Order: sequence, then C-alpha cells, then structure tokens
Amino acid sequence: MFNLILFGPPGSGKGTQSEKLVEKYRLVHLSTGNLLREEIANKTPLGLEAKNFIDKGQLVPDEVVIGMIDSCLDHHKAASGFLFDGFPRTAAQAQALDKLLSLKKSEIALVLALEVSEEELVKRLLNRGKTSGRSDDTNEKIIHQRFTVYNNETAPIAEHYKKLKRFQSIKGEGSVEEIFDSLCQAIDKRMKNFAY
Ligand code: B4P
Repeated sequence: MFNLILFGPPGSGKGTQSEKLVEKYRLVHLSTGNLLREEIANKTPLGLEAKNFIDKGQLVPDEVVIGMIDSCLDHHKAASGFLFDGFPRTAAQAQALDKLLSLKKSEIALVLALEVSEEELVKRLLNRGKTSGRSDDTNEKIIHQRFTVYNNETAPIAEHYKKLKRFQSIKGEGSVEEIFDSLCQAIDKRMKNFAY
C-alpha cells in the first residue's frame, strides 16, 4: 500500500488537490472534514456533536475522528493506498494512525505539506464562505481561531514525520495545476524508492 498524508493549514488546498491526486494515483480519499460534514448534513448524533466544535473553529474530539478513520479503513480492505486529507491533526491522531496502519502491515510513505501565507489563507476561506455555506468560513475571528489551533496542535506533529524522513514541504501558492505538478513530482520520486 502507498499511503499519503496531505498536510497544511485550513484553506491551504488539501481538499482541492486531494480530489486530483486520488484520481491520478487511484488512492482512497479519506477526508475527516468531508466525513464530518456528511454527518452534519444527515443530522446524526455524531454530526450534531461535531457541529458544535467546527462552528467555534475547534477540533472535533480525537476519539470521534479516530473512530471514523478506523471504520473507513475497515471498509476499504482491498485499497492499494489511502490519501489522508486533514488527518491526523493532533499527536494522538498521528499515534493512532501509525497503530491502525501497522495492524495492516502498512505505514505512511510520504507527508506533503502545503505552505501558504496566512494572508492568502484568509482570502481563500472568506471567498469560499460566500458560496459554500460553511459556517466556519464566514467569520474572520473563527478563521483565526482555526489558525491558532493549527499552530498549537497540528503543526507540531510534522516533527514526527520529519524524524522518519517522510516529510516534504510544497509551495501551496500559484495555480491549482502548478501546485498539482509539484505534488506529483514528489510522489513519483517517493514511489520509485518505496517498496509496497
Ligand atoms: P477541513 O474540511 O479539513 O478543511 P480545511 O482545512 O478548511 O480546508 P482545505 O485545506 O481542505 O482547503 P480547500 O482545498 O478546500 O476541516 C474543517 C473542520 O473540520 C476543521 O476546522 C475541524 O473543526 C474539523 N476537522 C476536520 N478534520 C479533523 C480532525 N482530524 N480532527 C479534528 N477535527 C477535524 O481550499 C480552500 C479554498 O481555497 C477553496 O475555496 C479552494 O477553491 C481555494 N483554493 C484551493 N487551491 C487554491 C489555489 N491554488 N489558489 C487559489 N485558491 C485556491
């Protein structure tokens, strides 16, 4: 299996690039953001709980998202690889992911981190908020709260993957196609040297 994590702050283009990458590399796309929004749209108890956190710019509790990922991995037993989009976001989630993959005798092959300035991120998120109806994208205060959570809880887990030499930063500003090309180059290079 070839497992990839797309890493980066809110609005860095993880969702946008994931859609293109899963098509090209035939990976199963696991976006915790999309899974949570589906639960919210279906008004499930999990969705109602998650909405409270998302609306405030906070992370949904670890046990909720880890449980979701666990059951998704179970549903795709024959997958040739996964693209994790927006997961892991905390140290506990990163540890849980390592454990779940090792049970499948697998691991993370590569973490690609999209680098985008905060000014550009705010612009993109407010712009998406105009049409998406996403409550977490319309209020600039909530957007800044999401950046604070990212800097405190998510950014530090990059160290774990840097130690394993599985981490690479990618310039996340420019056209969607330019960024996609940079991501593909990094993936192709890693695939050549990865036994799976
Ligand atoms: P997510 O759904 O993961 O979303 P995101 O971080 O806001 O956005 P992403 O980086 O995917 O940006 P996109 O491509 O859409 O998370 C939402 C919330 O769910 C979190 O805040 C949290 O509360 C909760 N959650 C999710 N996962 C969790 C976890 N593991 N643990 C706990 N809680 C969790 O791009 C953004 C915009 O930019 C789009 O409008 C796009 O069109 C535009 N754009 C993209 N690329 C561009 C480019 N190159 N140039 C210009 N614009 C671009």
